[in-house]
Amino acid sequence: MAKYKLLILLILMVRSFIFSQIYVSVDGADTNSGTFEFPFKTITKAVSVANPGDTIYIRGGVHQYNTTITISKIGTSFNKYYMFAYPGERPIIDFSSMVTSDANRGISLRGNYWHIYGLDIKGAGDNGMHIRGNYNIVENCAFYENRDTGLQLSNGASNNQIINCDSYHNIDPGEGNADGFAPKMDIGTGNYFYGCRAWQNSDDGYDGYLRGANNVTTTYENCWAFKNGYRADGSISLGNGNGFKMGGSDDKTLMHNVIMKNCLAFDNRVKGFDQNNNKGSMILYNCTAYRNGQNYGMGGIVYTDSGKVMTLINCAVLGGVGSIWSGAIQQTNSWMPPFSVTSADFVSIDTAGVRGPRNPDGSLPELPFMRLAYGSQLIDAGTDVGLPYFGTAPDIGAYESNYTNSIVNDYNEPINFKLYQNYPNPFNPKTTIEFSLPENAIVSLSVYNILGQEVVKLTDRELFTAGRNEIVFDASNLISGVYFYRIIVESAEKSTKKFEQVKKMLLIK
Ligand SMILES: [Ca+2]
Ligand SMILES: [Ca+2]
Ligand SMILES: [Ca+2]
Repeated sequence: MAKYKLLILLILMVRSFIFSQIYVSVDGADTNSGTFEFPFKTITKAVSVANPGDTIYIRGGVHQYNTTITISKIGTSFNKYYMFAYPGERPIIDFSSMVTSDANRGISLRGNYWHIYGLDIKGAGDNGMHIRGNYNIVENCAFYENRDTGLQLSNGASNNQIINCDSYHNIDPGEGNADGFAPKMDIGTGNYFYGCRAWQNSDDGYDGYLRGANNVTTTYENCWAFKNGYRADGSISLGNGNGFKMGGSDDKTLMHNVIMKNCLAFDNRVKGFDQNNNKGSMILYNCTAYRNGQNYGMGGIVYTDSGKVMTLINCAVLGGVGSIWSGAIQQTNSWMPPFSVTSADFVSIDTAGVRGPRNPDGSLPELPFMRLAYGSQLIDAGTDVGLPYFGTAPDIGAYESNYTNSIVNDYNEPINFKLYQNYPNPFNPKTTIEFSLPENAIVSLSVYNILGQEVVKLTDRELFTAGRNEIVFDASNLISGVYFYRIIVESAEKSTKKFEQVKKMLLIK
C-alpha cells in the first residue's frame, strides 16, 4: 500500500515537471510565452501549443471572439487535455459580435479527451458549443444567448459527459431550433448528462431528435428542464417548448434509447417529458413533472422493434399525468393507485431559486421545491430500481427524503428500543430528547432541517447504557422551523444496526 502511494506521488511530481500550465488572459498577447506572468491573448493560440496532459488556464473577464474556436487535438484517457477557468475566476467567452449563421458556432470541440471546466459561453451565431469528439467532459459551464442550441452534440459525438452545466436564453431567428442541450441528429452513443439545467430556450430544454443515427443511448441524471418555449423576457416563443424531448425522427422510425433518473420537468410550455415518436427504449426512474402544458407526453407510441421498452417507475406528478403508452411498464408511479397526490405531499411548490447560483462545487442549488413533505404518502412507497435510498424503500419522485414513514424500524428486537417525543415541543431554544435501550448500545442522534440536511450531531456513535437516557438539545443557533431528529442504535459488540427512528419537532423563536 505504501509503495503504491509512493508511486502515485512520484507520478504526480513527474507530471508537474513534464506537463505545462498555459495561461490565457484578456490583456495577454499571442506573442507572449503563455506563462502566468506573460499569458496568451487567445484560446486558439493556447490550444495550438498544448500537448496531452497540459492544462490551459483561462483567466476571468470577458474574452471576445468573432470567429469559431476550433479544438481538434486528441488526448488519451491517461493524458487528457484540460481547459479550466483559473481557480476563483469566471471567464466569459463572448461571441456576440459574430454574424448569425449556421457556420458560426462558438467553440467547436472536435477532439477527444478534453476536460473543459468553468466557462461561460454566450452569444454565438449558432451553437454556443458543438461537440463532435468523444470522451470529453464539459463541466460547470454555462451556455446562454446563443443563436441556436446552447450545447449541441452530433456528428458521431460519443461517450461525452456533460456535468453541472446550465443552458438558457438560447434563441435562433426562427425560434424553432435553439434547445438548451441537444444530443441530436447524427449523435453517437454513450453520452451522459448530470446535474444540468435548461430553461427558457426558444425550442426545447433537451432534444434527442435523430437524423442519420439510430439505436444510440443517452443518459440524463439529476437534470432539470423548465420554462422552455418561453423567451428570456417571459413571452411565448415560436418553438416547440418541451422539457425533455427524448427522440423522434423524420420518418418516425429511429431509436434513441433514453435513461432518465431523478430528472425534474416543470413549467415547460408544452410537454415535460416528451417521447415524440421515438422508437428507442425509454426508461424513467424517479422523475417528477409539474405544471407543464402536458406533464408526461409519452402516449400514442407503437414500437417497431419488439426489443424496446417504455418503463416508468417511481415517477411523480403534481397535476394531470398527461398521456402514457398503454404498453408501458409502470410501477409505483404517483398517478397510480393507491396514491392521490396534492401539493401537501411536497415541502414547497414554489420555484423561487431554481435559476439561482450553484453550490461552490458546481452542484445544483438545494431548494425545498418538489421535495417530499414529512409524512407524504410517497415516502418509502417506491420500488427498488438500484438507486440509493433511505428508510425501508425508495421514495417516489426526483428527491429521496432523509426521513421515513416506517415510524419504527425495529430490526427484530423487543419493542423497548424507543425514541420519545421531545419535550417541550414546540420549544425555544432548548428541548429534551429521551430514548430507551434494552441493552448497552452505540447511539447516534442527529437533527435535520426540512431539506434533510444534518444540522447538529447530538451524539455520534457513543456508548449508552441500558435504560432510559436523555439528551438536551439547544437550538440557539438555528432558525425557527420544522426539524427532525433521528436515532440510530447499533449493538455494542458487533456494530450492527438494531434500531432506527425519526421524529419531528418544531422550533418557534
Ligand atoms: Ca443554426
Ligand atoms: Ca428542438
Ligand atoms: Ca425512502
